[in-house]
Amino acid sequence: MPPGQTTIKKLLRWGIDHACITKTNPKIDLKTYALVIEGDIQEPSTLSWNDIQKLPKTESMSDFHCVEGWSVLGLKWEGVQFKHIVDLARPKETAKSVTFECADGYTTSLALEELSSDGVLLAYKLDEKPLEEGYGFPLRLVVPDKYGYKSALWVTRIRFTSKKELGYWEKRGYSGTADAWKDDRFTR
Ligand SMILES: Nc1nc2c(c(=O)[nH]1)N[C@H]1C(S)=C(S)[C@@H](COP(=O)(O)O)O[C@H]1N2
Ligand SMILES: [Mo]
Repeated sequence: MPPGQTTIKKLLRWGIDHACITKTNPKIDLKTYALVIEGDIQEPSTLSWNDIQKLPKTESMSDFHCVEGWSVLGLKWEGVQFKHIVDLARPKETAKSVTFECADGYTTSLALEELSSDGVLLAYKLDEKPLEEGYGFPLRLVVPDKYGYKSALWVTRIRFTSKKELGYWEKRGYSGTADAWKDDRFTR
């Protein structure tokens, strides 16, 4: 276990078991859902739900650590490894970081390097079931080893940038790197 964490049994449903940044969770219709991929890349695109289903599928087990001190062990995610998105997008040499924008207005960012590990997924299933709304339906990021605020829910836009932008919590004093194993919670 990373330092300072205590396990709980079940992942909290955002906006239901735990307050989210907006009063209500975004309701997303798969028929109109679109994922925009843009920024410092050679192949900007907009993916429909169908397009996303055609991308290579990966199952990955990981633990989840929230910066507030709770962890959930052994979650089984299914989705698209972020490295496949990178292959599609073909980042320009200037691209160093990625900002994720969500349907509730939330944002977070990670260095391209931090997104290259096999466990980093744009997930659409948890424990064999399509994501519940409180888990980020229809598509969320999963970044094992980083505090949970890096795992953007309800992702609608992925923007490659030359500089790492500050996200919602990063602007409010939380660490840009958020390494759970290093107790890396706040901006120093
Ligand atoms: N869009 C969006 N994503 C978000 C948040 C949020 O408020 N909005 N909160 C973050 C935080 S602090 C945590 S701990 C996780 C919780 O989501 P989960 O319990 O479904 O994993 O979502 C992260 N991603
Ligand atoms: Mo969190």
